[in-house]
Parts: sequence; C-alpha cells; structure tokens
Amino acid sequence: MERLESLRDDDPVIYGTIRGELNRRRTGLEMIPSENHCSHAVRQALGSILTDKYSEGYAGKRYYGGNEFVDVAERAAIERAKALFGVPHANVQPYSGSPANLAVYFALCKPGDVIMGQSLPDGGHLTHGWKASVTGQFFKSVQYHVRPDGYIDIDEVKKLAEENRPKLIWVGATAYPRGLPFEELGGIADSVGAYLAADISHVAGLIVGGVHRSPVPYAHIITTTTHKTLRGPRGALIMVTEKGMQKDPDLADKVDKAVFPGLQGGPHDHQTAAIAVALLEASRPEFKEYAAQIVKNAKALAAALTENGIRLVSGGTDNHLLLIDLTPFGKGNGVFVQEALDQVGITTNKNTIPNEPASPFYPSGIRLGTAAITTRGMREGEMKLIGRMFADVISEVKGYQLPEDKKQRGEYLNKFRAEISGSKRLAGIKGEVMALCSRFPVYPELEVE
Ligand code: DSN
Repeated sequence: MERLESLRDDDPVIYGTIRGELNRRRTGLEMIPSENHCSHAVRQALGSILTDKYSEGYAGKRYYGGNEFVDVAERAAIERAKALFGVPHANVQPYSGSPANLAVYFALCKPGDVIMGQSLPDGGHLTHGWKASVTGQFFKSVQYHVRPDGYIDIDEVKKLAEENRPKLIWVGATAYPRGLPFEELGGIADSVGAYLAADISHVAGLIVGGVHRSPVPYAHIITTTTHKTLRGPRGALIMVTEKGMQKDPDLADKVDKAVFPGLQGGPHDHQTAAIAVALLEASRPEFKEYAAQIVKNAKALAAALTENGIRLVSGGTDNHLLLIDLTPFGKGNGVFVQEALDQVGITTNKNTIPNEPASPFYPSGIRLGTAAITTRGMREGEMKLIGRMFADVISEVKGYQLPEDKKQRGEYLNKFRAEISGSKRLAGIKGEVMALCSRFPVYPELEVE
C-alpha cells in the first residue's frame, strides 16, 4: 500500500492536491480522450531515483559519467518500441508530443519550407501547422480539411499537395473519430516527393493492439505520445520506418541530432524508464484485449448517444474518440455542457467541430473518449448507461445560449454556474456516476487519507 507519508509531512499543499485529484478520479469518469490511468509499475518507475540523473547524449555516448544503469533503461525502451511498432529506429527522449513534432521539423525542414497538416478545427493538432503555433509561423503551412461527412478530404489533400509541393505532410489528429488514412496520404506524399510523418499520439495503443491500421508501410517518420491509448507516462517517441531509411539513409541520425542537441538537453531518465515499462505492458496479450475493448466501448457509447438524440461528427467512431456536435442546440455551447458534465463527475473537453460556427475558446463540440474508463474495466453495458447520462446532462443545459456580445459572456456564465449548482437533476446524475465508479475502482494501491 502506498501512503505518501513523506509528502504529507513535507508538503501538505501538494499532498492535499494529490489527495483531491485521487478522490476526483475515483469518484468520476475520466473521458478526455487523451487521458488514461497508467499502471502502478509505470508510476513506480516515474517516481524513481532516476529523476536525479543527467545523461545528455545517447546510450553508450553520453556527456556525463555514471550512466551504466540509465543506458539499460533507455536501450530497453528503444528495443521495446522498435519491436512493438515494427520499425528499425526509435528515439525515446522527446519530453512530450509537441517537442517530438518540432524535432521532426528540425530534422527535415528549413524555416519557410512548405508543410501540410490537418486544420485544427477539423481535428488536427496545433503542431501540424496551425497558425497559432510556431509551426504555422516559421513554415509555410497549408492546411487540409474534412469533408461535410466528417472524413478527411483525400481529394483536397492531393490537390493541395500538387499545387504546393510540400516538404513534409502530417497525418494524425487530436479530434478525429475515424481511421487515419495512412495509405492514401503515403501515396500522395510519394507522388510529390514529400516526407509523410504520422502522428499517432491518440491511436498508438489501438495500433499496437491491432484495432487500428499501422502507418509503418506508408510513413517515413512516426511520432507518438506515450500517455493516451498507449497508457504510459507523459512522454513521446519518434520512430523512423524502413521506408524512411530508404528515402534518406541518414534520417535516423538526423532525428536523433534534432532531439539532442538540437532541441533538448538531458533526457528525463525516470520518464524513459516508465515508457519502457509501459511498452512492455503494451506487448502483452491482455493489452490487445484492452485495445479491442476501447473500440467496442466507443462504438457502444456512440450508439447510446445517437439513440438518445445526440449528433456525432461523422455519425460515429472507429477508434476511442467521439465528437459531439452541439450545433442543434446553438453556437458555442460546449462550455455549458463541459461544465455541467464536470458537475456530475464526467470529465470531457469542449472542442471545435468541423466548420466551427463559434470559436476555439467557445466551441460547439464536446470531445470524449473511452481509454480511461476501459482501463477501469467498464464494458458495453456501462456505455449504455453513460450515453443516457450524457443525454440527460445535455438536455438539462440545452436552453442556455452563449451571448453574441463578448462583454455579456462572463456575467451570463456566472448566472449559469449558480443555476446549475442547484440543479436537482444534475445532483441525481452525480449520484449515479459515483455509484458506477464505486463498482470500478482505480489506483487500489493508493491509500491517502
Ligand atoms: N492535448 C492533446 C490532446 O488532448 O489531444 C494533444 O496535444
């Protein structure tokens, strides 16, 4: 049993924070699709003494002494990543997904080069060339979109690639409920001589589990975070495929140099070790069952939501993620639904939808996912119940409308918060959420008073 006594005695503020977060997680449903509950073993490696080490460089080629044990951990992480994904090269040092993607730019592009990625409101990531990101400002970014049916517009990608001849094309997303079209975008990248980088952060665990197609035959480079469906600690990997090595035999070396010394200093060795543990866990047969169940649960939840009259972008899901389209209830109403869901203990995030009629801060969608609730052991029966609870929460707040006048929004939101805090219906749903959570405990090894 882990009791965190030292922390309790040393720092009551941080101890209290962890206790509060533990209670929040135990009594609520984590349904942000980029979150999960990693294992006790992963957290033991992450909380280990390896955090005290400096090891700039790579295994066997460090700028500091005393790395004989850190080298073992880093080599284990590399070999496990290579075996799991079927690639000849892996770099396990990126601090997180955005630095990993920046390293890809640094390895392949010069400022001003043309790059292409999926537009943010269409489900793409900031680092795939969105205008607010350095990647949309230091490079000439061309953004592609989804069609009205919610699927990536392959014809548009082809047309834009032919017109703009990009150096690098990204495939990958943060809010895309359908299978990623690696083969189609690989063909387009090849036809214009571009590199294809697949950012599989959201679906890495599904790929490993065999329930999402793999980018390996089609992409030159693959990046992924390690903490979403892959269920590891925060962190990231960059992998180079055989196809990438054939296009440029120096690609692995360029990627390694871009990470260190290009963008980062010392790797976070505790994080590397925890990634190694997570990759080992992901190689076990039970992880395949877990990945398959994530998708079954997402499909069951999509069916339950649809039966309860909720509209989904693209009409459903192929992966772990769903995107609720709230436009039948008004524009920019994600904030009301997110906050009402928070109140009942269901954590999601407001999100833009394709052709967003409002704004990224007041978007018209809700993004949710099934990775963490599947880790707790929930299955299709629980998804039916959760789908009905979502519909009830949405119905409770559907009358609220975001004021057009920005100056009125703060006051309106305060009134909304005061009103929903007294809602008996929401209080009833919170009771149902807590009863459900008590049947599926998380972090049983933690005992924090
Ligand atoms: N913040 C991640 C997500 O929620 O999908 C992407 O960076």
